[in-house]
Amino acid sequence: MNDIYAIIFDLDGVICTTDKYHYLAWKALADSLGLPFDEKVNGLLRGVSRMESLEIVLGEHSADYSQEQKTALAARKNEIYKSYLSAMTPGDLSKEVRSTLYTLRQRGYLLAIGSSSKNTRQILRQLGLGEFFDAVADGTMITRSKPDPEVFLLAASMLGVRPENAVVIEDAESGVRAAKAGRFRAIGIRTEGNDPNSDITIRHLKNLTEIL
Ligand code: B16
Ligand code: MG
Repeated sequence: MNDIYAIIFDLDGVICTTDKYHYLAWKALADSLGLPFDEKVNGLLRGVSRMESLEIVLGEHSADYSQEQKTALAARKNEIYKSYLSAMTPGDLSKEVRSTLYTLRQRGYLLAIGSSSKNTRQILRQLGLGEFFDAVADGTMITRSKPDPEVFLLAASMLGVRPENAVVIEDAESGVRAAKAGRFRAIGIRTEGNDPNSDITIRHLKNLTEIL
């Protein structure tokens, strides 16, 4: 990939394992409402914005709640999620992720984050990555979440590179679709199966150093 100058990383599920906290927070909310929630439903929420995730969790019960109630439910989920985040420290950044990021930086790539999360800045600060990336595009800066390419296009424009010269690293189907819609190369990180939409599938983040 010698025409690639920039790497745009998804956050949740790629740089950090906050996906497990999303799961616990949605599960607590769903349980309190008497709604079913399992890993399969959780999988549909990866990369999807908070309000869109709530709609998926409510499912056929969505019409039972007013917009005001939905806003309150999403805020309640976020409070539970943030209570997990508050315990996160730089020690929660895995050695593999840290060394992969530093190796890629040493090789001269521009590095950015493209995340749907409105908690991105807090998460990066707590992991000790507050100042690390050359650009951070997140859920507070966009109007359309993945699979729309807006967040990745914003990250690329903040870096000053064209989508054709950047690669997106994603764990979610919605994120891979967003990358392809924006004309980026997409690398999917999957533990099981292959994502047919991504250009390359890798098992671990460290495998990036064998490709880039
Ligand atoms: P928040 P990513 C996404 O982050 C998560 O995968 C998704 O589960 C979550 O609903 C979304 O952020 C919004 O997060 O509630 O913190 O704003 O994978 O795009 O980094
Ligand atoms: Mg993700």
